[in-house]
Order: sequence, then C-alpha cells, then structure tokens
Amino acid sequence: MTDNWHPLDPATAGEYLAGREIMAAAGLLADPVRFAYYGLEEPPKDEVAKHEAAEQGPADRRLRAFLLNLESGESTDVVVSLTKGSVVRARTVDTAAEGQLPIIDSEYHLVEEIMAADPDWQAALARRGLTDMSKIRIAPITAGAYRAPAEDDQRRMVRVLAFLQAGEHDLAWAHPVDGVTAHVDLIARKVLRVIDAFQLPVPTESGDYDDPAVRGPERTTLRPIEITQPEGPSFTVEGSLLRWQDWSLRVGFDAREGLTLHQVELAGRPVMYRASVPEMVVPYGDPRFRYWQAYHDTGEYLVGKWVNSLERGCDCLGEITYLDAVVCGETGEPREVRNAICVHEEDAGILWKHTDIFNGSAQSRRQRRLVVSYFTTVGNYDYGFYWYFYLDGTIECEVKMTGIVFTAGHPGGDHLYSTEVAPGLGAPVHQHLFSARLDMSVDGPANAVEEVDVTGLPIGPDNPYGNAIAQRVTRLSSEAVAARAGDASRGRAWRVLSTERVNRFGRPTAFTLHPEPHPALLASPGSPLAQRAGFAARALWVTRYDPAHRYPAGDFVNQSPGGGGLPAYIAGDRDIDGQDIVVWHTFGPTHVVRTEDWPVMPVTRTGFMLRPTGFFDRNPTLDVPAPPGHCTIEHGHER
Ligand SMILES: [Cu+2]
Repeated sequence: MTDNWHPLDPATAGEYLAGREIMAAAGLLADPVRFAYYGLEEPPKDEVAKHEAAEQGPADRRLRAFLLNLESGESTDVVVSLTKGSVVRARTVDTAAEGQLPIIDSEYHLVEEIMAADPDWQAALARRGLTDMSKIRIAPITAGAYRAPAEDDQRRMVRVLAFLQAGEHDLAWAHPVDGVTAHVDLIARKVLRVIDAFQLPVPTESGDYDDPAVRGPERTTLRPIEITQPEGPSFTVEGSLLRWQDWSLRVGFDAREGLTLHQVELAGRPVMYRASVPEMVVPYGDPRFRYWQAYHDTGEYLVGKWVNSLERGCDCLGEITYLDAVVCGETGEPREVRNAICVHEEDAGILWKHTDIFNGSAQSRRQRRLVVSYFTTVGNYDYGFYWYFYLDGTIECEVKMTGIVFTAGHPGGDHLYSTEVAPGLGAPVHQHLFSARLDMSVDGPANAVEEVDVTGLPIGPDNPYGNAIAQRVTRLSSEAVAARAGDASRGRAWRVLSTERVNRFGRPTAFTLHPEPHPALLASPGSPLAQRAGFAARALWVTRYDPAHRYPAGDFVNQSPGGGGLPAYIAGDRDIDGQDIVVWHTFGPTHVVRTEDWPVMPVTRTGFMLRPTGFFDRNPTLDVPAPPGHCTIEHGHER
C-alpha cells in the first residue's frame, strides 16, 4: 500500500489473490465452484470521507464475488474483508426469484461441445445439408425469462443460434443458419429441446472484410496525420488520480461495469461522486422464433471482463497515457490487461470566436478535452466507452458502437424486421439502450433535479404576435415523479442543482443533463422484456443515494424474472429534493441497420452531455490564451 493509496483505487492482482484465499479457507471454493464475477466492493461514502479527513486509517477493503457451482448450480453472493481476513457475507441466491449469475467463460466452450454431440441438433442441421459439425459456430445467448414450461428458463440455460464458418478465416456471421434454435441446460449439460421453426437457405456471400477479394485493393491516397505534443500532455496521473486543467477525478475499472469515474471535481468544487455505465440492453425486434434475443451485455456478460488491450497509433493517436486494468477469470485468477484505459488530450475545434464589427477585435480560441476511454468486445459487437472533460466545464459521455451486426436469414424483398445486407442475409432491427449511473454532487451532496422544457406560448394579451418562448421548469420532488420520458419536441433537459450554493445572481449552481432524441425501450410495456429491462422504459430516474443501489436491472440480471433494479429502487418513493441523489439516464439508438453497416460497421456514436448551468458566473474560459503567434487582433491592431 503506497502513501497515495485511496479507498476507491481499483483492486490489485494481489488483493484478488488474497480474497480468493479467504474464500478458499472458508470452504467456498471447493471444486467445481467458479467465479462468475469478482470485483471491488467499494466502501460507503462516509467511510471514504473519514479516510480522506484522516480520522481513520484505510477503510475496510472488501471484494465481492459471485460463485457458481457447475454441478449443482448453487449460486452464492460473497463479500470478503481483506482488512479483517474474513468472509463478511455468503448468501445463496434464489435463482428462480432473483436471476442467474452471469455467463462464465467455460460455458461458451461447454455449449459448443454439447451441441456438436446432440443427435436432434445434428438432425436439424442435416435437414439443411449441414453435416460437418466442425464448421458450425454456436452463439450462446442469454435466455431471458418467460416462465412458460416450454421455455425451460427455470434452469440455468442459454438458447443458441448457429452460424456456418466455411474456412478458418471466414466470417461466420455472414452465414446464419436460420429457423433453428436449441435450449441448453448448462448444469445438466444437455440439450433440452431443439426447435426447428422454418428453413431459409444459408447465405453464401463472403463477409471476410480482410480478404482482398471482398474489400478490393486498398486505397493509396491517405497521407499521414501525426499528432504531436512536443512538451507532453497537460494532465498528470498519480495512482488513480487524474488532473487536467481545472478538472480532477479518480479512475477505476470493474469487470462488470467497465470504466468507473470517482470524485469528479471542477475548479476544486465537487460535480459527481461517481459515474459509470452499469447496464445496457440490446433487444432485437424480430418476433419470430428468436423473440428472446435481448442481451444485457453488462449484467449478463460483464462488459468490463472483455476489455481490449489498446495499441498506440491504431486505437489512440498522439500522446497517450495508458492505465492497466485487472480482471479475473472464472478461477478467480487475476489477469492484468495492459493498456486497457486510454487517457489523452485532444484538440476539439473552436472553443469561442468573435470578430467584433464595432471595436475591430478578432479573437479565436481552441477547445480541448481530456479523454478517458476503453473498448470492449462482447460477442459480435465492439463498444468504446468515452468520457470527455472540456475546458468550458462540459462533461460528455459517448459510446462508440462498431463490429458486426447480428444476422439472420432474409426472405428477400421488403421485410418488416430486418435489412437485407447481402443476398439472403438479414440484419434485424434492434436497440442499444445504455444506462448511466451519475451519483451527482453539484457543489456538495445536497442536490435536486428540475425538468426543463421549452415551449412556444399561444397568442394572447401578453403575447399578441405569438413569438413568446418560455421555459417550463418542474421540480422533480420524489423518486416516483422523477421517472421521466424524454421529449425532444420540447428540448427536454434535466437540471441537477445544488440546494446549498448559489451563483452571483442568487440562483442555484447547476449542471444540466442534455439527452439525445432517441426512443426509449420499444418492447411492449406488457412484455416479459419490459419487466426485466424496466430501467430502459424511462430516459431519467432519480433515486436517493443508497450504496446497495448499483445496477439498473438489478444485481442478478441473467434470466431474472424482472422487477429488480430501478423500478424496485424507487418503490419507496423517497424525497429527492435537497438530498444526496443519484441520476440515472437511459440513452442509445434504435438501430435500423443500413447496408453500409455490413460487413463491419463504421462507428456510430451515442451519448449525452452534462453542461454547467449557472455553475460559473460567466464563461470560465476567458483566460484560455490564443495559440501563440496567431489569431488575435485587438482593436484593429495585431498583438
Ligand atoms: Cu446495432
């Protein structure tokens, strides 16, 4: 433990090993028990505050693990204290009522083996002329929860879809074997049923974008772009603490949530205690036999565990500082991922600019941003999670989506639920709905939220020519009231304000959350998916801070019957005005696939912004100098 150790620092490899020893000594790890999740159990806020005030030594350091017995299916939620060397909690999860643990690594291989050996599966494939099982790739898909007997989903299971990979380098996603699926019991290690719904020919056109025959000759017209910072970047990294210009924040990483940001401060004033994107759901809109296809990539597959190791010049350009991450596989063995988190500084175009027609002053300033990001690959998709901090106090969260769209057969012609991207190859419509958890602390923990709409007013005595525009501000007083839909037609935004600090106009200091104009969850409100992904039905939720409320779809998402997470967190309808509150924002596009998204998708992005609103008394960037030797004419005279 070093001098600048902080209780919110990510867990180290040594700590994971120590935690595993504590669990082993308590008899929790007898074979065949595996880790379905292993991460830091962050200390509560008051303990962190006490540590920082040096009233006490290091806070109780804890780790949390989800343990799965591969033979019995027994699922245990364990917390250990490294400080005390003991098990704090070991609770058996009621998997039927709460949900299953996330999918573990070896289950992917297990499913391939089970499928290859199953006679009904072999017969279904043979009916399609497919007899070489070595060429069949299996996508094990989390099962959801439908709770009808034919769904088999009271057991730990996956449903599978098949793809044909003709050669070693062939892109299997180009060749879906449509119309057939199987339900696989992961504990009994057998196929429960094979459902052969219909047959479509397996599309044959290659999707191998590395193959010159597919992509054509590479273009030769791009000249180099080099980004240099001869004096180095303007930020510093000390352990997990990052400082850049007026910003400071701590960076963490979790196998489930991915990147976590802590204690984000601007000009020495708190803005957010913690920020992350702790859930996402990708529901597909094809109601045929694959109606269950909806990935909760975070709660079911653990996006952080699949973090990429980044490469300078490819993934990130310029002066890059990388941070490593530690994630654990199913044995609880820590794995250090080199260059997992990319930290760098970017030019971001014009910050402000004006040529004054009266006094002749012509000024221009460059915007910059600090970028903290990582990339993860979950099955066919690749997601980049980017946080940007700008000179003017803006915070932006951006998700970049790329990789391979999920495919199905396509009957040709117009089809309601998918786009034909290659002959006979369809890409079903789907949504990517992310949930950001923003533990706000604008000028301290006591915050409140207002919904701000803008609207034109009707013609009347006070508005005779009908040009009036008014802000409609609604204070969101309690948790139930604050479950809100977006409304782009009114420019709807949500203002998170301090109830303790005011600016020079006596108005509360605030940050405003600006959403993007996308629909929320489109699955029918009565659907099993809407039960399980309740968080995604609303653009905004506000809850009273509770250290146990961390996951928008609940702690156990895989095959959960639903109701957990945000809908449960607001059940008490607590007061959120002037309290320590957490703002949760659902964002993300509805993806009607384009032909240009095939065979590998150019990045499409989504996100939201938080902008200071009366947080400063004026533009906080007047002190940003003009680039040396340029851009400045003062009162008609070059400086
Ligand atoms: Cu998509």
